[in-house]
Amino acid sequence: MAEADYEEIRQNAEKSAKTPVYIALFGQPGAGKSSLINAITGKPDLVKVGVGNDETFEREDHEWNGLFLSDLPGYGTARFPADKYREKFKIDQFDIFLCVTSGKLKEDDILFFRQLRQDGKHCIFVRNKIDAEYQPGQTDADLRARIKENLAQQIGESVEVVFTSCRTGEGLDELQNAIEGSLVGVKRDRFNRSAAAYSKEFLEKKKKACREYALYAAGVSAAANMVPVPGLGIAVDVGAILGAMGLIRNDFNLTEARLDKFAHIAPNFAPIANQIISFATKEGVLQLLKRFAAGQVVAEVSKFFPGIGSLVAGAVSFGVNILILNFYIDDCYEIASEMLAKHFRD
Ligand SMILES: Nc1nc2c(ncn2[C@@H]2O[C@H](COP(=O)(O)OP(=O)(O)O)[C@@H](O)[C@H]2O)c(=O)[nH]1
Ligand SMILES: [Mg+2]
Repeated sequence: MAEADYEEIRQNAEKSAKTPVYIALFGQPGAGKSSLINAITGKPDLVKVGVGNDETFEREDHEWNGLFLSDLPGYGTARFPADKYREKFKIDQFDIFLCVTSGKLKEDDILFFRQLRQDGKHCIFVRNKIDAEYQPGQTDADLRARIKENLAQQIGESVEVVFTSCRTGEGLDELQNAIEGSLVGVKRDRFNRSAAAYSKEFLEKKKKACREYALYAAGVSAAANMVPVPGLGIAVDVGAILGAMGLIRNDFNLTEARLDKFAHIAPNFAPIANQIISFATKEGVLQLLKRFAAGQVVAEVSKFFPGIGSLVAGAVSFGVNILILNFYIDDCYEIASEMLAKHFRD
């Protein structure tokens, strides 16, 4: 990779670190908007489920790791004229809209969808509670085709529909991919880092986005907590490394509580769970540093800057940081994969 490429990644990573993603959910009370917000973020307690907020006229915002998910109050020309609604609830701010339904659509939802279409906004229909649908003698495919046709009939055109169940987890991966597919650039990176992974493929995307972030983080030094590295003749900024490790752990949703719980279920993974916790301390970073030999650092740096002749101190510390962060990402990825394989849920 040439230096110019690195510069591009650095700029993107910096932007994505600061660029939130705004997702709006609308639909009838009880359709499962709150449950879907928890599912998308992978935070089961982020929003209280089963509490109707149809009486409120406020937009309800929930944030997790740079993802803003908002539950919009019912659209109704009786309550707000279209322009007022758009202005009051800052409709222009959203990157994507999810129209959540668990049965028949209401006229208000259709009107709002048409409005969004007119404004050039992307909206995905989420047909939730698919687990509760059952028709004797009908296959899943038939059932879905029929629901899709019904929706198209009500709306007056064929629309993008994702079928989900917050209860069984069915369709959640498809939903994440549909959202991801409608985002571009730094918004997409942000989403991939923050959204819960329901498949190995999505986890792979998360790892990739984290690696790009690490490339950026490795180049940042706040010179807050410089610690000399024996044998390499440089000092690394332990404070900056710890900060990046914390964000990476967030991206994989590896809180101490989850790691502890999983270590009990899967004792084979207890050492790696402990490692993820203990490396994210000053002592842990120092211990990690001792593992990396000078030659390894040089090889790593040359991978990113092939043209580099003699290794300046800055490049060496960049190389050390990359080694540490990638090592950390690999640990996080490994345990997250196993959590996924074992259908681990908090
Ligand atoms: N069977 C089933 N129940 C669900 C599903 N999603 C949500 N629910 C339940 O439906 C109720 C309403 O969900 P909630 O997320 O609060 O809906 P909201 O009013 O649109 O925010 C709660 O009791 C949820 O547990 C689902 O996919 N399947
Ligand atoms: Mg709700």
